[in-house]
Amino acid sequence: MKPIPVSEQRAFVDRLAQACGGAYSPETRRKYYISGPQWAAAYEGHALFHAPTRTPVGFEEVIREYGKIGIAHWATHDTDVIPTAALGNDQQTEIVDRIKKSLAENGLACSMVTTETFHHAVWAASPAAESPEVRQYAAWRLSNTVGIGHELGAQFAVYWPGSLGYFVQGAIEETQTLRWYAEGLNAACEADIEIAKKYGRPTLKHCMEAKPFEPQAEILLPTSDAMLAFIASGLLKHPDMVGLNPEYLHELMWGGAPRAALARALVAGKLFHFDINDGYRLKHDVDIAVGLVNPLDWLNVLVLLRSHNYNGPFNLDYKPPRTTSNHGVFSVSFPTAVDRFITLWEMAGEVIADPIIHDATEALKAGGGPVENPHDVEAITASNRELLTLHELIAHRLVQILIGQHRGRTYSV
Ligand code: GLT
Ligand code: MN
Ligand code: MN
Repeated sequence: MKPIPVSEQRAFVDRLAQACGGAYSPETRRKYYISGPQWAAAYEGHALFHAPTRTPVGFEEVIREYGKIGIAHWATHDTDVIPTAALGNDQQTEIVDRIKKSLAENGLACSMVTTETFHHAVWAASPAAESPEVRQYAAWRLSNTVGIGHELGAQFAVYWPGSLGYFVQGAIEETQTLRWYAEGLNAACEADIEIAKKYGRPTLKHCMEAKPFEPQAEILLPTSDAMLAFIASGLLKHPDMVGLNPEYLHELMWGGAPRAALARALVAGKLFHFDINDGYRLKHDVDIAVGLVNPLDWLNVLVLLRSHNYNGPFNLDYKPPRTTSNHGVFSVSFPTAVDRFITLWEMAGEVIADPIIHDATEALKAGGGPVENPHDVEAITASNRELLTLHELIAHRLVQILIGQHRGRTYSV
């Protein structure tokens, strides 16, 4: 192939993206409770070892582009859009008004707000630091975000206590730090009750998000399960207002099974919000777009959520790769992520309706029938021995559905 001049590269990439087919219309995409975070689209490709590869984009552009794609919801950290020094003053009001206008003009709603409690130097010792001034400031920041959320019409507030931990041992006392952290959440819930009354709106759903490692070496609340225990610990004044925002990759990172983590949240009635992405076990937070690494596991995750009527947001918390251009973020990265999600969601519907999986599952539950002596371990084992082969058959069928063989797609040898 001849070199492709820079002036023709966008058109070339767009042509191949078009040729992929399988894209849903913006109208179809809008029917799903899919949210696009400000920080995901605005990520410039930077990290500790990485210089930025993309130029900055503001919320007007992100909201406009999400609108064109058909991403109907938008989420943000306070400082993604408001400079830290402007928080709580007139500039905040002015920016929030501009956001409202931008959302309305592009047909989006704000679904979720979150407070940045990890980047600024004030959080060096976490939002639950020893210094009462830091903790008071943290409580104010969380409450201020709740106010922004109500102003923008959000339903969810997310808390990622990524800096609640340590690098060196012995300097913090964990039980004390957890108590102080709970005080911050309590302040946010109390503020919410007051502000919601003023607005005549329901209170927000407060969602804790775990990540097992990074940015601290040791994290006090590293998993969704740790957070469930924290919510039930008695430290929270309003545990009913607080649930989880699990992130697919964050459960995978510690070696857990995301589907099992989601199941534990479901049975606790705490699956409020879900960050969708992909990545690898036991590596850092690579935040790859949904379905690019573990499509089979993703299909299974969505079968679980569909069959339990999960109706919260699917938040596209991933990072477009550094190799993707500013143009590519909105022309390839986001639309393809949304479309893979919708396809996997539809496939999950096929799994639920599949007669083979249905019959196999029902047969396993029916078993081989009662045995003469209910304490005869050999007879119990033998009674459904042949049926247990169905486990493997179900797994095979799921792969067939994933690759389209159940619809007649064949391969020659
Ligand atoms: C940060 C984290 C994400 C969280 C964000 C919410 S911040 O990028 O890695 O997974 O969802 O604060
Ligand atoms: Mn996340
Ligand atoms: Mn992540």
